[in-house]
Amino acid sequence: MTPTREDRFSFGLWTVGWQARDTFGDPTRPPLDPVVAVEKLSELGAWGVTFHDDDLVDFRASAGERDFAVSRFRKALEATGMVVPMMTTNLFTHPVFKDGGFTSNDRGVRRFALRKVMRNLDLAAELGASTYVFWGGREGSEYEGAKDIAAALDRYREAIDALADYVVTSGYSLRFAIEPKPNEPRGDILLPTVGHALAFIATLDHADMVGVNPEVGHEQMAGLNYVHGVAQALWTGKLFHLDLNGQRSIKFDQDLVFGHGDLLNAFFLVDLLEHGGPGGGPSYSGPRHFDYKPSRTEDFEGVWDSAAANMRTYLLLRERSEAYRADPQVAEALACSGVTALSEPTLDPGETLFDLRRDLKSWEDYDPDTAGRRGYGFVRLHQLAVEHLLGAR
Ligand SMILES: [Mn+2]
Repeated sequence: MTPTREDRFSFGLWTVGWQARDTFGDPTRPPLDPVVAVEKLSELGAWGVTFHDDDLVDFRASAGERDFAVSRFRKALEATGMVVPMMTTNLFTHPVFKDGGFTSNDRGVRRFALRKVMRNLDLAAELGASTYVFWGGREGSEYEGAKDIAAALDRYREAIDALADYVVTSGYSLRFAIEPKPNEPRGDILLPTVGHALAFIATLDHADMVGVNPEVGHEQMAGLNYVHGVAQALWTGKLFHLDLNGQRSIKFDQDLVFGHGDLLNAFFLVDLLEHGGPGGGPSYSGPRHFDYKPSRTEDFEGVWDSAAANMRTYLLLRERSEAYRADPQVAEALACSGVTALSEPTLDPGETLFDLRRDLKSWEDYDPDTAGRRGYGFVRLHQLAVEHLLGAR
């Protein structure tokens, strides 16, 4: 269960570097040098690091300070062989963004936000990133009357369209991934779920280069099933990236270690990512990216233990999912439950509803009462998964 580069595990600089400042308390850990983060994550077996512009160097830094920070970060990447698969922008910490970046009611803020993203897109291209994430944590409101939602969505679309155009015109090979979240820090955030984001993306000028970056905790905060959201994103070809972590039910965003929340959902997630759906649906080949926060109670030893725990849990779940898939009793239970039969189209090739009307078996001779007595055996199937997860099989 030792991670290797082939596993493509990546971490945000803001994860291990989180100083554990929360709404009620001061930081419990000192700042972490991004170079140390790269070295340490590499030692633990990670493959990549990701970051917001301000994680590396404050946006108010002079050009010289910025160049210095970027160059020593680059040296650490070269020395360790670590890559930067994804980058993103901080449009939420500075007070200027308190009413949002792309959708602030203040036009000057919106123009400033575009500039802040553009300069980091240049850096992303320079560092060879392939995905650029947009998490609009401040794009939203606390009060319905405070935001014209239609206008805000127009401005959001304007921003993504303009930035996509900038990427294409600049010849960068970057794709965008929108990260949904229902609330926190705003009372209600725009594009709150995977479904909202997919519907928004379909309206964009460069819809082909924009996908989603679903986070475990963000969907679960809304009481939604993360595996279902990811499966729909895969089904639409829009799972460009993802944020793995743990969340325990509908509450504030916990960012626990992957698997430390809903472990069964994590098991089925890994099963889906690694193998695709049971009926042969698409699987995921992108980075296994962790967006967690080492708990506030931890010192640096706990930080590195928790970073390793994310990867180890993923690998354990991958091994468990392989055993589940290989178990003949699981295959038999899947068949009995009709799970695999769902892949068969409901109509025959070329058959129309007019043809269906002539099929007596579909209505006149069909006995819904008999069909209604069928047991699906889903509980037995699920128990097999539980037993594989517990190492009992
Ligand atoms: Mn989160």
